Amino acid sequence: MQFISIPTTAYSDQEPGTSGLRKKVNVFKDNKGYLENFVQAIFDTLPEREGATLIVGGDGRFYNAQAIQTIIKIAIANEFGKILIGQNGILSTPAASHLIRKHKAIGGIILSASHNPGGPDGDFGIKFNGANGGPAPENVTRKIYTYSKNIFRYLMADNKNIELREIGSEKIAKTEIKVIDAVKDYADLMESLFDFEKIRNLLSGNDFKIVFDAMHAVTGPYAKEILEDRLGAKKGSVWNGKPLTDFGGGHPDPNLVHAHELVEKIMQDNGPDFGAASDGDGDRNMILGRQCYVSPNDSLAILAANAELIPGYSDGLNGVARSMPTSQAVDRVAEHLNIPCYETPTGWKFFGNLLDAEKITLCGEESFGTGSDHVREKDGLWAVLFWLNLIAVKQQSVADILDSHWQEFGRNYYTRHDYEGLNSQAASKLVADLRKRLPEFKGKNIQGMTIINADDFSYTDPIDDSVSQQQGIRLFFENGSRIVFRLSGTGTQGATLRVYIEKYEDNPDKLQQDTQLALQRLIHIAEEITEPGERFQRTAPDVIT
Ligand code: VG1
Ligand code: CO
Repeated sequence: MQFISIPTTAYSDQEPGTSGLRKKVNVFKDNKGYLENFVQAIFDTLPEREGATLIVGGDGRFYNAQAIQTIIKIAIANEFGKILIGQNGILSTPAASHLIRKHKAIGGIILSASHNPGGPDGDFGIKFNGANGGPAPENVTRKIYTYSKNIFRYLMADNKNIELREIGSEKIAKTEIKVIDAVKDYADLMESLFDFEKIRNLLSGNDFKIVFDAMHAVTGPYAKEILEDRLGAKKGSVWNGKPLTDFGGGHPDPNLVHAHELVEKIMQDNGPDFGAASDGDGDRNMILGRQCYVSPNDSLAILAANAELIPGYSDGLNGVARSMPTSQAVDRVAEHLNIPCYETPTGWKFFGNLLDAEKITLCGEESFGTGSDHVREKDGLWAVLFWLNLIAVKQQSVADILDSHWQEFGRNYYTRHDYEGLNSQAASKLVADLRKRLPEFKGKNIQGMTIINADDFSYTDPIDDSVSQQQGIRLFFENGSRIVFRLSGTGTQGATLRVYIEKYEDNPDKLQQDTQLALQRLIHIAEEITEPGERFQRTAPDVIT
């Protein structure tokens, strides 16, 4: 076995975004040393890597298998003590987070571009999670990026490719390489949190039908093992359960637009009682009931309000957190429970410190992400099981749970409008212009509504005092109504503008309106401010959720 130090030329664009480094597959595949540089940059920021344990896995998208072999070779040459790899190179993001924690690893490398499309023309991504199991915080990703701009060599072992199809282990130089069952540990963890017996009673009877759409992404094997094998849901309840390198040509993003087959099914008169979907790497979730859609914002609030009914959370919650653009529905629950509610920038990495310090137990984002202190990532199947456990305890339909929540707490009408593939310069200019106009916005009346405050969200981490600025332009109206503007940090082509719109309603007779209608005036105000026609030649958003 030989270790070789290979001279390389640095790239200047390896800056991780909201969730890791994401680029078109070709950028990784066709640029010499592109993947290698980034992996070595990660390792060089880990001085204690010799002898340490590393977790490696990905969502199975195109280039996953090839990239993993490269990463293993670099890891061997960097003298890790142990590398644990999911069978076939596959691990869902929450399962990887769990393994890092369980095996006290120094960290893990997760290969995924999450909800972005895959295949030879799609996206690829790589993310580093630290010893707590969570996405590396900004100070770490900044270090990796800085290092990557000056890297001049990477280390590589010249071993043969590792057989990833079979579970087993081998030792190469100083490193033990283990291919492990990707599903079992995670399924056991779920079983330790939820009342599987109650859920089994619900699912194995004839009265309650569920459908879970794995979207040909990573959750298929997890969902089959947990929902069908352990919990007795009928075979075939898991749709699109075979992970494919191109996700069957679809967009593995569980929302009303991309999971439309599931949505059509659930909206039928005799549709399933419960429907759910997850994304490319298994950390997102969409929850549906018969003829009913649960906004992720409401889902977070409902989970928080009912957590004590779930075995894993029966002692109550230390606190909750949401990303800034996420609706304030959970804030009302926190107030009612008399627990703290934190507001963080977009991206799961900002929840890590709060979870580690036991300030919060549950957290979530409007982007179909919910999770808890059981791992340090959002967790799609966890949210599904939480809902099923709730339904099994409450013996209520999804729609009834939602309605009674609104009756008690009021409803935060909420929508997100995305304009995708915009000219990057024009998008940055819009944000710069809005920032400049902040003083002018304060007190301004637009279409009959007064902006009572306006700012650019800045966050100081309460644990380590690190500051993250310019995290989104916020316009506040009366009674908690808000419009938030920010640019996406996960795309690979042009810019995506996200416009988040929210309005609170507590009149019991006005809780069942159509969301877009209820928010119409605010939507028009947002359009007047962003001028999508003039600035981007767009007449409507590309995706509305
Ligand atoms: C989006 C979401 C954000 C989420 C991130 C990663 O980021 O808005 O809430 O944490 O994706 O999700 P952005 O910067 O594009 O708005 V995933 O499922 O890619 O790990
Ligand atoms: Co994801």
